[in-house]
Amino acid sequence: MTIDDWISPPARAAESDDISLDELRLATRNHGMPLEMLDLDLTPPGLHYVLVHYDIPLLDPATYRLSVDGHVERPFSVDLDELATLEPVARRVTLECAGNGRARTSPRPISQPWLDEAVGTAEWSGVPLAALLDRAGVRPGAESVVFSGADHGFERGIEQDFRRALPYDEIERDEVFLATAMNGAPLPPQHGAPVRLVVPGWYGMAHVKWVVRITVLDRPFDGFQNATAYRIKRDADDRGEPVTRMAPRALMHPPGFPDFMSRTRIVDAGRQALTGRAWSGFAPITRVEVSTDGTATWADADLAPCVAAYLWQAWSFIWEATPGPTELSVRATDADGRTQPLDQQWNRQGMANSHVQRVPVVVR
Ligand SMILES: Nc1nc2c(c(=O)[nH]1)N[C@H]1C(S)=C(S)[C@@H](COP(=O)(O)O)O[C@H]1N2
Ligand SMILES: [Mo]
Repeated sequence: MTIDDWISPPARAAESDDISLDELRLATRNHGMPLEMLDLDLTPPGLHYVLVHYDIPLLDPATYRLSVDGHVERPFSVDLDELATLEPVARRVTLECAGNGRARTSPRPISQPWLDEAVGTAEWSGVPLAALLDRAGVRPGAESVVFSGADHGFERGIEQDFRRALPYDEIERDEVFLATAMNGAPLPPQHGAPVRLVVPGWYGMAHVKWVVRITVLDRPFDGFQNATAYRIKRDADDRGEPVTRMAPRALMHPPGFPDFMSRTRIVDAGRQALTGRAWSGFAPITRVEVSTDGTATWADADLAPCVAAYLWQAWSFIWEATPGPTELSVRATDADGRTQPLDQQWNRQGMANSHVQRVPVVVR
């Protein structure tokens, strides 16, 4: 057996509409948030979506160390006790995987086959990144900061630790922090225990879990997760644009009750309150519209104000349901005028696809 027999091939599109065993294997490890949890402001761990490229590493808190090095005056490392002495930060942040919606694109890129539910909102708490970088003394000319996770694997033929960098400009905005707790309890293993990065507004891939090393560079980072993965490309030799912030998206708590296999919703005729959440990684959501006739017509929903940047906002809509089959949809628009397309925006890795949700319903 040679290495080529077991490493995964380059990015590829599905030749059939059927989900493959490879995709099912990923889909049983990585799970979405059941959409009925849109009723909660904060998603309980276990119901928040999970995405892990390789295996979940179990790091021993007693021996854990985080090092800060690279283009700095004073490289150092800290343990969890020292980290806990820094000024605390806490923030509610909505997190969404950049691959959300991928399984609804055609031809379907082979990867984690998300439908609509790769999202969750938690209150993450920990320490500001700036406190650590100040202690290390970043030298002039810093361009990017690399965060290394303790997880390791092969991906498209390249052996690696999961590593992602942020441009130094993003770090300087002072919103980025290291979380040691989720909803007031220590991070669970699948969400990055004992320390993960939180980059409010950005898609999930930026929020590196199991962080063990922070390296300042005086150049852009050319590692796999920045240079090859997480780029919007149309063909193989297109270098593509980097995936960054979350495009606006609204999701609906599917009304009524489901059919077990098809998930079609059964709803009684009459007044129905439709509810859900909407968010954007760029600007507050200013408008949510609902369609109850398969996107033919749209009407404004009531929208809760934005109380914190990058935190989902609740919306509601009263629907007078009349008997028969239909399809419900919802779409969000943010303060910058960005909105959701009705159809897929196809790219090779199925990234940043914020096309509108469609909920098949039978009114009886
Ligand atoms: N170390 C490490 N960090 C990681 C990942 C990973 O595989 N390894 N997955 C990333 C991706 S693609 C997403 S969408 C988010 C998911 O975070 P969650 O599982 O806490 O929801 O973690 C990101 N951080
Ligand atoms: Mo992701």
